[in-house]
Amino acid sequence: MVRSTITGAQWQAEAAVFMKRVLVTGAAGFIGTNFVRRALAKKPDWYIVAYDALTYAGNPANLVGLEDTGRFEFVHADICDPERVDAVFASPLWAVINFAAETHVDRSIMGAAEFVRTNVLGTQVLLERARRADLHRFVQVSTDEVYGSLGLKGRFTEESPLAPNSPYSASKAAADLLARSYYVTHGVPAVITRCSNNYGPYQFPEKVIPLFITNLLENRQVPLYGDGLNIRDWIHVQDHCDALLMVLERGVAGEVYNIGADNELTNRQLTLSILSELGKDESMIRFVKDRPGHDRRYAIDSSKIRRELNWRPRIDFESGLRATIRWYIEHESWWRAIKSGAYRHYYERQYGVA
Ligand code: NAD
Ligand code: TDX
Repeated sequence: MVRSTITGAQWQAEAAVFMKRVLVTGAAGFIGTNFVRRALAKKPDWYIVAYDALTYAGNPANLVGLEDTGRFEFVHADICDPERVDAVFASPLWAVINFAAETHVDRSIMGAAEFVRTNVLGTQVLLERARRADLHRFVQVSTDEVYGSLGLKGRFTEESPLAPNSPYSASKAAADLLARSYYVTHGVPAVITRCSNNYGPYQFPEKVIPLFITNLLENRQVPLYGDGLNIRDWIHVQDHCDALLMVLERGVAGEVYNIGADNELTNRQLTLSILSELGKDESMIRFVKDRPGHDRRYAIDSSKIRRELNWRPRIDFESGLRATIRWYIEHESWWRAIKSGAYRHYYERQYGVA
């Protein structure tokens, strides 16, 4: 009888050599977490290097247990740090997808420096290193907010001019232009995606949907900005992630793809849906001062990605919202830990680092 001397860990290490190694930055945030989980489930030949600085928005609890797949590792580092970025490129990467960013518009109004540092400089550090790599694709995950604000008519297409109105969207637009320039000048196979507002599990409860759900679960009022008639175009995060998987595999380098699910709602309509799902009435709404520079309406024309990559959104808003509310009800300890700041301690226990 021949006894195998190869351990499970050695086998995993050997198998990893033949896999497509994908760098996912910002992997511990909302969309990054959903993307990593979706990629591990749908792409058995991908090996994920999850890279995240764990800012206030990055939650390592989101990724716990994924090492057990043997196709996942976590790197705690900043995309602005060229040496740490260099270190992950030391083993060949097949693709990069950049989610890492400061993402909350209200925070960018209070202070823009960190937005410029991560969103602009961080993206440039990644692109610069990507010049010396033999990548299949570099996906820059951007937002419809780079197009600015719409009136009552029309939708954003890939040809719409960039007209960002907040420091957040201005920093994302700058990153898009850097990605474009590294494609044209240096041949980095960059693709830019611009998606509308996402909702779903693992979203940080400062964004409107999880903030309103968790406030109502705590029996607290929800702060609706201005007249509540600003319009956002909502897409479930899983549909966004499936579009990103397609763009990463089959998107054409140098192109921009808008992603959206044709689901415009005023914030007031959205709030009434959440109230009704949770059995609450309008007395729980508190109208508050408007956000400065508040974009009035977003609406995305995603016909290009539908036509060229055959992508379609699958989740209708009503069932997606209901499932999302259920997720927050079932994961109370997840959001309570964030709202109380306790997940930092969890991280220390889990990884032994402050
Ligand atoms: P998020 O705030 O939930 O997560 C951002 C992640 O990036 C966090 O884990 C954070 O720790 C990490 N990060 C921040 N600075 C970093 C740095 N310097 N180095 C390494 N990691 C860093 O954001 P999200 O909602 O998941 O958004 C992800 C991406 O998608 C962003 O680029 C955002 O602009 C874009 N986007 C978001 C939406 C949306 O509705 N949420 C819509 C369109 C596009
Ligand atoms: O308390 C609130 N009350 C309120 O009325 C909050 C937090 C928001 N709002 C309004 C402002 C917006 O019109 O709800 C709408 C959505 O607000 P956010 O959740 O802050 O999202 P938004 O500003 O639209 O930006 C989001 O979508 C695009 C993400 O935060 C970005 O990262 C993404 O690029």
